[in-house]
Amino acid sequence: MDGPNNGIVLYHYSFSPYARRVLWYLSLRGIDYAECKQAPVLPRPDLNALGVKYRRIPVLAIGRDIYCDSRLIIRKLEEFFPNGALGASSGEQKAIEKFLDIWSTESGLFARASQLIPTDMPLLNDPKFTKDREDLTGRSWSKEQIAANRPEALAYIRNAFRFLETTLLSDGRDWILKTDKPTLADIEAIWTLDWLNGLKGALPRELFSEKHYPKVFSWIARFNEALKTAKPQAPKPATLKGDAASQRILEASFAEKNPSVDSADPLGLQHGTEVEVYPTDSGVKHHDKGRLLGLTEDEVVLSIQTQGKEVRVHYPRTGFRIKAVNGGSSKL
Ligand SMILES: N[C@@H](CCC(=O)N[C@@H](CS)C(=O)NCC(=O)O)C(=O)O
Repeated sequence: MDGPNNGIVLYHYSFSPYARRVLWYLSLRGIDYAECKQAPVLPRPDLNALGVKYRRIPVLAIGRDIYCDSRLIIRKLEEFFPNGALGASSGEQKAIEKFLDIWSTESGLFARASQLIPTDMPLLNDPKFTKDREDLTGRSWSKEQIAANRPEALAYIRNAFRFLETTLLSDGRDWILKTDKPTLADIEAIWTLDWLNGLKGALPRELFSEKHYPKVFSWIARFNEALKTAKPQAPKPATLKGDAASQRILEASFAEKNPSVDSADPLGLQHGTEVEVYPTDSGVKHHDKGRLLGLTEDEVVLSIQTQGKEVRVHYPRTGFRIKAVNGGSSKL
């Protein structure tokens, strides 16, 4: 992609474990990019300036195409930068990678992990943050509720450590797919566990240590070493303020050529129909509206007008709902 920093702008905040998936990916690949740092709570005027109502982090722009959701972001980076891609190549390994992605995101590992944020953390004592997370998740973030959830969440996470210890890592391999470097499968498997391990007070050490899960802990240490080596070798990301970021994006050309709508899609939506798109797992109240430009098995693309310009906003299908607005008039 043309333009400075490969035309990439990443909207994130560093505490975000989902954003780390993308940050690690970019570091391990040595891909040059720009970043626009966000607050950990709403409002996010920098994203509103792009016409995006989706409230979650990370969001990544390539040129004037904007990608929501870390799963889609990583998929697109693999496609845009195929040389040295981190994804598996055989069908079987691709399946492992995909199942680890589902395991750590959709199947609830992260939801359980987020119940282990220690209640004495400053963020959890900030009513702005807890109210914001209630809007995001639709559940209570009171300390009492968090304390009540903790035992079951710990049991769930213990089972996750055990799973990796006794299956993929059990033969003493360095990396999940027996490669000589970390791959995407490692990122998919590690991000939640590493986040918890680094979050002081999240994991009680009498249950989680090198003693209990030696293979998992040495893999986590190895992964962090690999990141430490990769980071100084990768280009240092350019930091953009919101205005500069949106200006850069709105002036860029589209990174992708004309998406198309699959006429066999079960939703039966036509190209150009006005639709809304929103996640069904969290952040469900924040709906983007636009004209349907693209629809495939696992991607939907909207054309959204903002500041007199068109942006194209992409979402994965999994975990998202697409609905026609006002009977779905087609005006493109
Ligand atoms: N499926 C999404 C989930 C993203 C997500 O839940 N991100 C969290 C941060 S780790 C978030 O946005 N929290 C609320 C917020 O920051 O507004 C993805 O893969 O990107």
